[in-house]
Amino acid sequence: MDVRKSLSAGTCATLLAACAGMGGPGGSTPQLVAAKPGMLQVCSDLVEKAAFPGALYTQVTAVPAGKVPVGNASVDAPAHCLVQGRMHERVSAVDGNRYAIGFEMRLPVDWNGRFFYQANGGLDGVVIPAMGGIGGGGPARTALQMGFAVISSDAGHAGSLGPRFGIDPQARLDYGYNAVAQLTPMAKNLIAKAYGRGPDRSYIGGCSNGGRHAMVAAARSARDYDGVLAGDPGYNLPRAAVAQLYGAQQYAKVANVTAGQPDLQSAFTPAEMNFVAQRVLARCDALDGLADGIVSDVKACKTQFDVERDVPACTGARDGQCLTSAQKTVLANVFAGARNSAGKPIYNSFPFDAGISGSNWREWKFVSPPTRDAGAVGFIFATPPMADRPGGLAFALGFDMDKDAPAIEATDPVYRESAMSFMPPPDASNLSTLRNRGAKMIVYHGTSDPVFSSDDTAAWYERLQGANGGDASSFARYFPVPGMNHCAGGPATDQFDMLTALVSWVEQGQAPERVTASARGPGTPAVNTEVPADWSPSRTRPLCPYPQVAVYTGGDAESAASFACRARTP
Ligand SMILES: [Ca+2]
Repeated sequence: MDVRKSLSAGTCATLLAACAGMGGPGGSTPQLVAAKPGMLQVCSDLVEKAAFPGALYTQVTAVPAGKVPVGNASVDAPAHCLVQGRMHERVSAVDGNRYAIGFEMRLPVDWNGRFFYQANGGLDGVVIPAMGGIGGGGPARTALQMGFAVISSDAGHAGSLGPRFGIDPQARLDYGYNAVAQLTPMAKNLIAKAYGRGPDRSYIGGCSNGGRHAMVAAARSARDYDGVLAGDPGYNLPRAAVAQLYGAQQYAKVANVTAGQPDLQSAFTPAEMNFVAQRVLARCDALDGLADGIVSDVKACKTQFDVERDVPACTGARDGQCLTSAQKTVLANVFAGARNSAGKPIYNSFPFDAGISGSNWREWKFVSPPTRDAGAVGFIFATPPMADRPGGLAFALGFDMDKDAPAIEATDPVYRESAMSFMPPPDASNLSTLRNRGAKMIVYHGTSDPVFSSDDTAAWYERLQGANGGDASSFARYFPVPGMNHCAGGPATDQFDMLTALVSWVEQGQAPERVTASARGPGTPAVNTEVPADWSPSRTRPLCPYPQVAVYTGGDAESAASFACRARTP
């Protein structure tokens, strides 16, 4: 047996020689011991046996193998024990509403020895069935099917409140970081009582706000998690939400006005965005060695594509084959990143990429600002809440980037932590605790994500590299997903299993050099209608760890085997 596998961070303290260099930039870190399988020993008795301070178990049920309804679909699950409950139920002294951290756990009879915290997205507020979705598009094996014990949570508030849960200061903190902090020890205790031992290895994963939860856990709960999987992380979520309002104000400048209201969707038609995407491809597609509808070298594209220069100006009416001068200015502003009137950045830039033709891109850019972001900023992120203002589009268009945006950094006697304190990971580029324990982190991000910018994630990763002597790849890797919209969709190979790659890295020391992703074209189990018709429906591509990009090396253009992950050319 490899003696290194018996080492943990704890034993390193007494085995200094064996752990020399541990934690230094590029130095070795402890190899965590692989999880061992186990069997569920108790289910219905867990109510008494797994008693935990602050936790109330409302239902404990043995579930036979079969389909579990999840939204409008159903997902296969192995036989498991379902535990539902809530923690820290209370009545708010601020808004009088009842709050609790609702959760469910699904504990498979055949257990792989691991715990998976399923971090959900959006505003949370719903205990989505704890099937353990692993990210990316289409059907993939769930963590529950793989044998993980899985928890899911509403992050401390009921969805019926919408964003108004932000009126309660504690509910803000629960949403930001405290639900994960409270649920994690409760879940590990439940696992210990159910299987006769606690989890050998623990993982947390999610996309969007779930990716943010995972990134926050990497910083705040580094001792509790051995593997972190963060997809399209909104780790600067309050800034991204304000940037959405900035976008609405920009689109309104070129939108048609209907019944006195700008129709944001009309600012750029689907044909116009598809046309811009084609112009991006004309400049950037072949930079990676193959014109295949995928811009792998997004960074190089930033210097190659210029919307002012490379998109023809309309000489007559808008016909989908041009943009007006005003449209170009608006698009350039939005992609350059939200700013205040002094030019001070509020949020990062977005890369131009082929996926800006996607329907999900349109949904987030043009529909979300009044329906999602206005409420999130006004009720959850602003201190004090801007609860007395008109909501929706009026809020988005009336939001002052100079006077109002600083509210996401503000505190007062009722709201003692600002949104920029409780939402992002504190000191996001300092992951020394995670690194020194031997834990690992995988981040992925669609480069055509319209709401959380992959430029922002790349900037975080570059800061992380800087904090680790220029190379963080020994414990954290970032995989851009070309063309992918917010967490899935777009003209992309958006189906992949990074959880298995993460487990191999954490438990076997096999660092992911590349992760194979597949398209979901016609005839595949869950079709992505935005896979271009000239692609093989099951095209594969390697996703490469940043700053490497997938470069074509010859052979079948539809196969990942024809590509290598290489450092991009300067
Ligand atoms: Ca290409």
